[in-house]
Amino acid sequence: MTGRLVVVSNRVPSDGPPAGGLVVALHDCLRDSGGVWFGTSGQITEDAPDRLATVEGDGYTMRTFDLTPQEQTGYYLGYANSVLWPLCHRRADLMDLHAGDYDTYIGVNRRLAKMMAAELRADDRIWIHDYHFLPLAACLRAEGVTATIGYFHHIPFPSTHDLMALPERDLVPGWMAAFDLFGLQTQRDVAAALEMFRSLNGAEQLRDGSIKLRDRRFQVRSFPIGIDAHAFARDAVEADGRSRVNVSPDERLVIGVDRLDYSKGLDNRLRAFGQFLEKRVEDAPKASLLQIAPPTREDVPAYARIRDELERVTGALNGKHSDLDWTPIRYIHRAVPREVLAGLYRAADVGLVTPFCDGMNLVAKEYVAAQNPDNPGVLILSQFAGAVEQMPAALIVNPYDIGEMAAALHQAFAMPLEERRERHEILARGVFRNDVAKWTQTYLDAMARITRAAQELAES
Ligand code: GDG
Repeated sequence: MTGRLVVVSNRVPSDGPPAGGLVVALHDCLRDSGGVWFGTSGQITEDAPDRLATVEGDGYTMRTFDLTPQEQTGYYLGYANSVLWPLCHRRADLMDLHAGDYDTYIGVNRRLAKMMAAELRADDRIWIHDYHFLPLAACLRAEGVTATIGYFHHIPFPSTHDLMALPERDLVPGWMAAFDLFGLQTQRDVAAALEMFRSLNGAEQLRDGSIKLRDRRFQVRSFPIGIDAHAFARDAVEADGRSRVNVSPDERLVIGVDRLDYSKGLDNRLRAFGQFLEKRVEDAPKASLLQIAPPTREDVPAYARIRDELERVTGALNGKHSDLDWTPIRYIHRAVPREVLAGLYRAADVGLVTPFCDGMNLVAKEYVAAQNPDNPGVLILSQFAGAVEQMPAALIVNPYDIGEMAAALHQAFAMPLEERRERHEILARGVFRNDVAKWTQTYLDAMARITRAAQELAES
């Protein structure tokens, strides 16, 4: 295929080798195909220049820009993370609408579009990531860019009902239509997006499934993201997770790993673990919960509130249930290195993944990839994680039903080895087969087909 691959994401890995699934995947495909990666530098500068800086990557180039303090507040912390994030996670009640934040958000998108347009070529394949850049294709089109532009939405697509809470709701269809391919995580996200277009005057779904809106025709499709399962499994085997956590041989370990975000259902998870402890019969095995919850977006008030709440619940439960030689909940409010994490997943008898709302949830897939197939742990998974569409062999729970989650913990601990193996085999097959390399390839192939079809149409 011709043309450079051009990736846009909020942050680029300009500080050194990339860590974390998505960034590694994008890094790998840019390294293999060459190309350019645009994104913010991570620097906040009073007079952010209207030009891009160059950082050389491994086989590709990064083009970065600084944000001003006002852009950091209005675009990143404000409209992206205090409006679009809660809206897409069914928490319109947490939206923090501030006059001017939308103007700053669209301003950053326009500024980036202008800087990019000066460098783009007609045959570039542009792949934009996430809600920070929903209007970027529309801004690029306004700058005269005609190249194929794809987008991937890593978080859930809001229902038509929730979308009504967004003051700029009428602009969303036009932003989406400026892309050629609008990628979502799951079938249910696609259904939500199509529902929005169905109720929109002037939009039409064509026989081939694409959508027509005014002079634009584009596709909305699901591309469930995967992980680098082989690398994760390797790390998990090499790390000796059990020796790090100091649990006695007959004690069971439950693990939770989440950025500390209100969408992840951490409060109800802790309560469910508390109820499990309450109902534990005298001779049942002891179990402790290792919850790793690194801080994120701490300057957004809703995140400070959830942190306070978790600390309160953890303190109360530990006060009630701890013994002189045992603390049931270990709550770690900082990031642990990826290799350590892989070993901890493998050491845990249960992976507890209970978000209220999640685009995919990579932790569910990492937990499965890290298990010993001969003696695997049990994945307990929320019905509201996007991953549930691909992982029905997990124990599926409703994260609003604390009793059901507590019962699932009992069921997991009592599960016979044979059933654990059967469930794990099905889950692992999916996780290894549909890994992140396959995800990027499937997405880029779909973009290539769109480009070819457009070329054929132009030549006919
Ligand atoms: C968004 C969507 C979608 C977490 N703590 C540590 C650590 N992590 C890593 C995990 C995992 C990643 O962070 C979290 O990924 P998730 O998918 O669970 O969630 P989000 O961050 O909300 O990601 C989500 C994803 O985008 C991809 O499209 O699945 O739905 O919300 O990889 O392992 N990694 C290390 N230390 C930690 O303490 N090293």
